[in-house]
Amino acid sequence: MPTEQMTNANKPLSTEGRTYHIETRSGEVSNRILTVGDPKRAQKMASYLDKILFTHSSHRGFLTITGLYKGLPISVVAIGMGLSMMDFFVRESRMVVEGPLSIVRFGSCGSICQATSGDVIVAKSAFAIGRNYAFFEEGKGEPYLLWKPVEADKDLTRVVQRKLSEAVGAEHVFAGSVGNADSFYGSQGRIGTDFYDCNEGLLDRIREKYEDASALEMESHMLFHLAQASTGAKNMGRPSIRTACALMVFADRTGNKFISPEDSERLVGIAARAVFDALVEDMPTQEGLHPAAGSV
Ligand code: R1P
Ligand code: URA
Repeated sequence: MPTEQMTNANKPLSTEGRTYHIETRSGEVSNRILTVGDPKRAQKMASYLDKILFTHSSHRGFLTITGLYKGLPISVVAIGMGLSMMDFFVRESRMVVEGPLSIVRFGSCGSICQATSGDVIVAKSAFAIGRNYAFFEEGKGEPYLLWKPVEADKDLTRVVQRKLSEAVGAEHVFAGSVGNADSFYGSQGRIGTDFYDCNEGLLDRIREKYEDASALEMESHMLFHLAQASTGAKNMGRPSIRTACALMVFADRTGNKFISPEDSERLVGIAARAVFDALVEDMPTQEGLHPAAGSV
């Protein structure tokens, strides 16, 4: 349960100005955010910041760590998994950060291209893959709905790709379109589970529809979609959020391999500075400086 009283049922903020699920308020979250799924990954990456200014773990499992990197504030936010968590994260971050907001997701994925476990795939765009309940309940249409890709921010993506290529070697960095599935299982074409998923032909259908389809994961399309939709009244109809996404290949769906814990830990360590460097190169000004940063 949150410990502070919420004041508005439509756009809940506590009496102290904290959001309902992430529990951060203005001044605690930077205009540059690295978001990941796993809180341990967030802690490991945040250990490469030069100084930690703020840490908070919310009652709904969001972990926010804000610190300084090369004199500029960066927040690392672990959100857990799936579309709803990404939706909470993007909307509640927007509520407490003034001005431009750049978000880079550094996640994990299954590769459906030549990239193998331990490689990195940068998302040029992301499309959604959703279980079609009308098919399962009424026999109507296809079992899975495939939505049109939404593009990542080109400039931010370019710098993320360059920094990661320098860090892990360009031969280990791939780029393409990413499928954001609403399940790790059915809508990522995993077969032989205990459920009627009707997904045997799904990977072929995805590859046919999107010729640069490279990876499957669970949040990127929601991130890109909400960035495009961040045009609220305060922003005068223009998107106020820019986004990029890079994914470590954990599962190689073609070669049927899975990354080792040691290799994923090593890759996260190598990537942390690359992603921070991308965020500060992309937004090199003092915008959104955390109040405590002034004393550094
Ligand atoms: C599934 O194992 C999770 O891993 C991927 C998927 O998007 C999903 O959240 O990303 P993260 O490693 O960032 O959580
Ligand atoms: N995350 C996913 O969503 N899928 C995978 O196959 C691996 C990581």
